[in-house]
Formats: sequence, C-alpha cells, structure tokens
Amino acid sequence: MDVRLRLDAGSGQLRLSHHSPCLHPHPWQKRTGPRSRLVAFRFQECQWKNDLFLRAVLAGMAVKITTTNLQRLDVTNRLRDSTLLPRSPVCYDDGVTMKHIIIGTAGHIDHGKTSLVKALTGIDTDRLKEEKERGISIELGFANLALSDDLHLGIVDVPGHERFVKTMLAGVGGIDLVVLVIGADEGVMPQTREHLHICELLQVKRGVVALTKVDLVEPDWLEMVQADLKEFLAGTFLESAPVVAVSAVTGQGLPQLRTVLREAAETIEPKRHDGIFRLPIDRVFTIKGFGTVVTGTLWSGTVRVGDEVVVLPVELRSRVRRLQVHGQTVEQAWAGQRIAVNLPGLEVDQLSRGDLLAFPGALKPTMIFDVSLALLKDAPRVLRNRARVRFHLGTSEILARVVLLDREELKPTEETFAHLRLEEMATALAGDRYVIRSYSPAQTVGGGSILDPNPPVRRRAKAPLLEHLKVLQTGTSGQQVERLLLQAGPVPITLDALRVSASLDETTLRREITRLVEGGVAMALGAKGDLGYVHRLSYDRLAAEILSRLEEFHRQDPLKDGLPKEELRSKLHQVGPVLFTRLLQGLAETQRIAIDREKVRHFLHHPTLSAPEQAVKDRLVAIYQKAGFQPPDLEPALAQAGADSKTGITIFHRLADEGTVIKIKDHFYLHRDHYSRAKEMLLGHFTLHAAISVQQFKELLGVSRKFAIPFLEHFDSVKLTRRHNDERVPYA
Ligand SMILES: Nc1nc2c(ncn2[C@@H]2O[C@H](COP(=O)(O)OP(=O)(O)OP(=O)(O)O)[C@@H](O)[C@H]2O)c(=O)[nH]1
Ligand SMILES: [Mg+2]
Repeated sequence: MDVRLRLDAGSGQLRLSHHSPCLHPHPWQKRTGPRSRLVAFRFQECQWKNDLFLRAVLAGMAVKITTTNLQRLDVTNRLRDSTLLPRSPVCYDDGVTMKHIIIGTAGHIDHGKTSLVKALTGIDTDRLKEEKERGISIELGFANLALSDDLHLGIVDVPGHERFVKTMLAGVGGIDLVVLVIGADEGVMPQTREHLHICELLQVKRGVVALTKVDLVEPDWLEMVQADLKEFLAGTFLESAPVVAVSAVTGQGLPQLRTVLREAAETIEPKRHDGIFRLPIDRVFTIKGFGTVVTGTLWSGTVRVGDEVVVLPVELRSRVRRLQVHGQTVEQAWAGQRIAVNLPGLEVDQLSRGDLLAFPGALKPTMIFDVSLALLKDAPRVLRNRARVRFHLGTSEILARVVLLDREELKPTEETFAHLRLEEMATALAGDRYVIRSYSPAQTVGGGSILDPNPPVRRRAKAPLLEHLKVLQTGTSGQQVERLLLQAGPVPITLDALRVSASLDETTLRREITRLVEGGVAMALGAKGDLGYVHRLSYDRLAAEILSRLEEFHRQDPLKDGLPKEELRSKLHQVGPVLFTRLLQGLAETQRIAIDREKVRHFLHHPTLSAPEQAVKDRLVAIYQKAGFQPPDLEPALAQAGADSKTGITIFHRLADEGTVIKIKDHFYLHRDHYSRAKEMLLGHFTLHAAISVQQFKELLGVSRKFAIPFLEHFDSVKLTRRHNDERVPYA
C-alpha cells in the first residue's frame, strides 16, 4: 500500500496522513486528529535507515511501506530514542529535511573561479589583503548558496595557482560536486588538467563545467574551445557533465548554471549522518572572547554542542562549546555542512590544517596504510619502489614512502597495492581516497584508496597480503569482514573497530557479522559480541594449541595433575583473558579438557602414581604426621622420604593440592590434622582470654619462636587473628 507520511514540525512527530481503506482501524494506529495518525516502526526490521528514505518521508513524499514494517506504537518517544531520527525536533530542519551538499571550484589560475562564486552568491571569497593586492586566490574561500528551501550548498573556492595545489587539495577533500571553471579565452591549461585529475583521484561524485569569460570571446572562438573541451573531458567523470557558458561580468549563463547545479545536487547521495564523526580541519583561528575555532567540511556523522572531542593525531581533548554553520549558531551539525567549532582550552598554535577532529577513542592514528595506488596517465615518470612522495588525505599533507608490494616500479596508468609509510601520524577510514604528488617538483602523479587504515605492524608474507588487499578492495561486504577477522587473528575485533577498517556502514556491518556468526564462521565474545569477534579459524587454531600444550605438559610432568590457567595463557601468543576463558569453556564443554579450580588438564590425562611413587607419598605423609607442629624443612623431608627432588616435589605438591598438607609459609607445611588441632587450641584460648602473646602461643603449642611467628602470621593472613599492639586478638 502507498501511504503518505509527514513530519509535524511543531511536535517533531511523524504523521501518517493518507486515507487508505485497508489501513482503517488497525490496532497499531492511534488516532491523533481528523486527518492524521501516528505510526512507529520496527526499526531493526525495516531497511529505512538510509537517508534517502528518511528524506522522502520527512519531505512528505509518498513512500511504499508494508504492514510488517509498522507496529503498534506509542510513537514519539520511540522515534526520539531510536537512532533513526535525531533527538530534538530542531534538528530535523537542518539535518534531515534539508540536503547539504558541498561544491568546490577547480580550474586554472585567473580563469574566474572566485568571480563566479561572487556572481552566484554575492560573497567575495578572496578575503586576504594579499589576495586583493595580487588579484589571485591564495587561501581557501568559503561561501554558501541556498538553491531551494531544502537544498543548501556550501561552496569551497580554491586557488588555481600551481604553487597552491596543496591548498586546493585541502579544500577539495570533502566536496560532493565540482564546478570546473575554464576561461573561454584561454581554454584548457595545466591546472585545469591537474585539478581535474585530483577530482578523479578523489572520486568526486559529480561535476559541471563553467566556461567563463564568454563576454571576452567571439562565437567561433567559443565553438573551438567547446570542441577542445569535449576532447579533453572524454573518458573522465565529466565526460557527459553539463557545460555552461557564463560571464561573471554580464551575468550571462548564470541562471542556467544555477539550474544545472541544482539538478546535479539533487541526484547526489548526501554524506552519511550515521557515519563516524570526522571533521578534517582546514582553518584554525581565534575569536576574541571565545578562543580557538576550527573549521572544516563535516565528512561524516554529526556533532553537538557539549560533545567531547579529540584533535588527532595530536590527541588534544576539548568539548564543543559553540557550533556554527554558515555563520548561524546551531546546536547540532550534520555531515555535508561546512562548520566552525569553538574548542575551549586549546591554543591556536597547538592545532593546524591537516588535523582531524573526532570523538575520543573512535579513530586510531597510524604511520602506515595499506592502499591501492594508480599512477596517472600524465604522470611525468615512473614511480619507483620506496619513492618519497607527498601524501594528501583530507586536509593534510604528509611526506611518505611508497612501498610497492609486487613490483619495483609503477608505470603511468598502472595500478597496484602498496604500503604507505608516513613520516607523521595520520588517521583514515577504509575507503578514504587520497592523492600523491611527487616530492620535487611537486606534481600530482597518482592516488587511490585506503584499504587498511590500521594494518598490523608485523611483517606479512607478500602473496597472502596481496590476496588480503584484493579482497578488501573488491570483495563483497561479507568477504571484507571475514578478512578483517582473519587478519586480527586471536585479538577480538569489535564492531567499532570494524567500522573503521571495513568501509561499510553500520547496518551492513551488523548484518554481515550476524550472518558470519550464525554461519559458524565467526564467534561473538561477550553478550552479543560486545567484547568483539574472532574468526572461527583463529579460535580452532588456539583450541588445538591449548590441547597440544597440555599434552606436552603432561608428557613432561606426568605426575602433575594440571597446568595453572595463567601459565597456560602466557604460553599462547597474544590471547587476552576474554577469549581464553571462552576457549577453556568451549573445550571443557566438549570434554576435551577438564578444569579443576585454577588448573587445567587434558581430559584424557589421569595422573596415577607408580608403586615406588606411592611409597614416597606414604612416607611423606608419615613424616608430617609424626612431626606435629614442628615439621622439617621441605628438602630434608624429601630426602628422608627417599625421593629425588623433582619427583619428590611433584608428589609433595600433590599432597598440598589434595589438602593433606597445608602451607604455612615457604617450605613450612603442616599435616592437616595438626593444622586443625592448632586452630582449635588457639580458638580454645580465645574462649578464656581476650588476646594471646607470642610467648603464650609458643607455650600453648609447645613450639619454638621459629615456628610460632610464621604460624601467627599465617593465622593473620587467613583472618583468624589480627595484631593488636604486641598481641593477637580474634580477627572478628
Ligand atoms: N571579462 C570577464 N572577466 C572576468 C570574468 N570572470 C573573471 N574575470 C576576471 O578575471 C580575473 C581573474 O578572476 P578570478 O575570479 O580572481 O579568477 P580565479 O580563477 O579565482 O583565480 P585564482 O583564484 O587566483 O586561481 C579577474 O580580473 C576578474 O575580474 C568574466 O566572466 N568576464
Ligand atoms: Mg580565486
């Protein structure tokens, strides 16, 4: 059935406002007014967590839903509490009903990018005195344009000068749509080409081409430039992009440009609000009275006033004091907006462009990435293994070495896998695009995507590594998740960590991990995997290792009845307590091991003593029984029992484990009968006296000071007695 859903702006409730006979009195509906009913959704089951659906719903468009998706409700609270909708109604306007798209300019110096932005928005993005004096853009410029009630464009104007490509790269990182600006008088020039390459490498989704300064050229010249342009754009992502001839001076073509911008923006899937919050910082400055402010394009997620945040990789913490979007103070900002964040407690010189704002603990900076890397067709030369390059990610530029994994050099147009060894820390998510430029002269030569943002430090064999990266690059989402679990080996990997490494959204991730667990491929640790997941192969490998370690242990020491748990765990490489406990539990349940308090033994191991060993054991018992409260030291006792020290100790420990002898102190053991007797005598003393001195205790048991002191200390430690002045009194 088709129904109409509408957002009630006042209450923040979703209303079902379509009359459909089959909907009429259904139990899950609650009548709230003559023409509307409240509905709620079974969120886990519906596939509606994507923005497009929400946008449709909230914009009041008809959406196909089925009764299975609707459930009896008491609506608003559940809507608000769910992750589906933002919590406060005020956010609906900004974050969900309004679409936020970032467009960036690109193109050769002086081709009219800044003039065009000004003609479209009225905003002059060249703010610096030096920019005015030299007539060129030096820094990134920002403007905004509301194309309709529900479509808002943030604009990043970049400099075209070849020396500022680095700045251009910092600006273009988060854009959804590029306006490639080409002066009709000059046509395609070097930075037209370089900027286009950069947009391709970063996989900017869409673009339009503005042929500017048409007022300066004759029609036949324009035609020639247009023909050139067609050739230039062939085979690129702008091949069929609209080309609009405009003039910032006469205003010619501006209405058409607005139209094509709107059309292009409408088809763009907005950035994910439910993603991990990331703001690559492009500017840092202070505002009197407020302190440090950073700005950037919000790549994914959302942020609110009051949120605790961390600047990476410097790991400086702060709390969002104020948030602004296009000069308006807001409570919450959404992916796809240009935002300014006031960060109290941080100094301007502690931060810089290239840093990243995130939530604490969500992301881990690293100095190595595993990547796919392609060299541009126009790259001036081959890229040699271990070449030093400029690595551009987000708003940062970091020097790095490219370690090619399967060749000594990469030729133009070729693509391969590589490690990027960075000279400074950086932070990425799987799937992030990056660009590399040659070290000197600085020229854009290639780029690709981050396949593993936190690869393990250990060296890995080439062939499996290449295979691993191939799966991360082209595998299905299920294969990717399985790969990452395999790579993590015995270290449980949490859903949050998978979100960073798998370039998958949360819904897909949950679905895949559930499928793997249900299929027996992965094991969930803790309640529903909150302590992480491990691959079944890693689990089985460890289980087998535990069994073989126990076999080995029993072979070496057949008399011992078990290996202490912690000793066993320390023999297993990298196994944490959670997985270890789970392994023991699993092995015990399937009767492959037996656990006796702190000791573990192979299920089939039953230590039995030979006749001579049994004789030693009996003699030891007799020695301790006879010795009363003043037993010999261990060594002489073993010698007296006629045992060699290794076997003797093992047998003795078994006596201790069984509780036949009780440890008072190192090498000072008592037969359990004497131990109980001593305890009774002491308690008997306390029925008549409030305290006992060492001297009295010596006399009570008839022992020397050498035995009395450790005895009393032992009773203190088991909380039978405690010290009071120079005496002992009952503990309680
Ligand atoms: N006649 C004419 N001049 C224009 C037009 N657009 C820009 N100009 C002029 O071209 C010059 C460069 O314009 P900008 O907008 O600064 O060029 P830009 O692409 O932003 O330059 P950079 O940012 O330095 O790369 C200025 O003198 C503008 O007045 C146009 O449509 N017609
Ligand atoms: Mg400019």
